[in-house]
Amino acid sequence: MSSRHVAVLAFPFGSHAGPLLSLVRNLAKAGPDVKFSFLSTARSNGIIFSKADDGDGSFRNIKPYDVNDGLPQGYVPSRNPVEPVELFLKETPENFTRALEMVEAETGLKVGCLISDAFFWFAGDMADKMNVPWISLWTAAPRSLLLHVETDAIRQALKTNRSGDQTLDFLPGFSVIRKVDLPEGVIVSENSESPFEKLLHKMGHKLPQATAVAINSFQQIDPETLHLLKARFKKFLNVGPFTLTCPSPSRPDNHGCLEWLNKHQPSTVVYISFGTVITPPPHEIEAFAEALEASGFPFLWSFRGSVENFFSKGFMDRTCGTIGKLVPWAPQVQVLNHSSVGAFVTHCGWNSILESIGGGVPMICRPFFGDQKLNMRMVEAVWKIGVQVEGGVFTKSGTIDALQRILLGEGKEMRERLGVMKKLAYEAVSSGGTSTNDFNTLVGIVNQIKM
Ligand SMILES: *[C@@H]1O[C@H](CO)[C@@H](O)[C@H](O)[C@H]1NC(C)=O
Ligand SMILES: *[C@@H]1O[C@H](CO)[C@@H](O)[C@H](O)[C@H]1NC(C)=O
Ligand SMILES: CC(=O)N[C@H]1CO[C@H](CO)[C@@H](O)[C@@H]1O
Repeated sequence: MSSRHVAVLAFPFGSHAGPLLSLVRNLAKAGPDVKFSFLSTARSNGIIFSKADDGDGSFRNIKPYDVNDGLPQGYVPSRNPVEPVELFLKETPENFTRALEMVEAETGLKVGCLISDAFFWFAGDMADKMNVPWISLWTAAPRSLLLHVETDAIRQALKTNRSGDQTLDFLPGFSVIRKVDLPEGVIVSENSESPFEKLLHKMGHKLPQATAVAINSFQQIDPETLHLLKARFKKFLNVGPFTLTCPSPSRPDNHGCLEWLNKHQPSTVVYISFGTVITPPPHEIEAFAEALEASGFPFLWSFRGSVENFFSKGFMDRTCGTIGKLVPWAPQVQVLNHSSVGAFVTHCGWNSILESIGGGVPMICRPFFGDQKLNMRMVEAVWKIGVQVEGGVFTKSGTIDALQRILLGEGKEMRERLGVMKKLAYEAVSSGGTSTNDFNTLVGIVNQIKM
């Protein structure tokens, strides 16, 4: 029996493979007779496939395959979080090439289309060789994508100016974006690029060749960047926000977060979460806890680390059960969508920002690395839906100030602006909306592939 066959190459770190699988599930639902082979490391597949099965049958035509993660036997993680990424990249693209041969042999089906994380520029070469379409997914914001596409031009323009205040006013819409807001790797010199920076640079060169570049975003969120990217790519498809178009199945609210939120007044609660990768340094957590206690705002804190090591017993005794709630995990999309939440303290990862917009909650930003500073700048200076914590790190007084600005001051106007953005997001994903139409274009590409 012959069938259309799509191979998917996932980047197995951070919040990359999960969103890619979400998109593939929607494609699999739209094309129940298409076979999808999903290639990632055993660890990544183990996590995302166990989380994602909500029994709606969308997995019938998606099958995970494990590729070599490149870690030496008995590898013990070092303090350098980039190390496993670099070890993995050393194996690519050979591990994917071999895995594809294996998958074709096992299924008896030639691969007719490649879908990859945008990081994997080499998927473009693989697709060329196989003479099949290449669809690439960028899981972060349109702005950061543009920076990688424009890296050479930016390096050239900024070469002569060492001032961190210099703005990127040579790019339309970028006059408030400063040199200091740029992700690492954009303004290094070519011969001092790390393997990961090389990957991003190369990606910027290759993506214009893709049959389509898809993004977890919606057109109306950043129209100026949209136009620039549309001019660069053959097809630029905004198929998000994924929280609305392909929400991951909800996990039970085991810690009673939503019930606790029900007991509070509208827009009064501070929700704190730094995602699944980052834990701020202990002195910042301590300063933040002091600020919470001193300002007296109710808070819900989703904290990944060991609570005993980071919080004093006194703080726990005085706040938890009364004004505060500390949990190891919270259903973030639903929490941000709850009317009681009035401020979101975040590291400014792209998924978190989309979730905050979806819930209409102003942000207090403490970015750490990668595109987080750029996202923060967009929140603060372009969309005006949040503030950066003073000096970029948590101090007691800076945090109190930020909390008061959002919960008692400017937060109200920010919520109005967020209301408009939220409405645009919901319109984009509705029937006939731009994200729905862009998704249908993607389905069209998959439907046209050769058997
Ligand atoms: C560098 O950038 C800053 C901020 O945009 C500007 O004030 C300054 O004139 C620039 N210097 C040069 C040498 O271009
Ligand atoms: C957010 O809440 C509204 C009701 O207040 C609901 O209609 C909507 O589906 C919720 N969105 C999400 C993503 O849960
Ligand atoms: C499926 C898989 O992981 N295949 C190969 C990945 O690449 C290394 C060599 O770079 C091979 O040893 C694996 O077999």
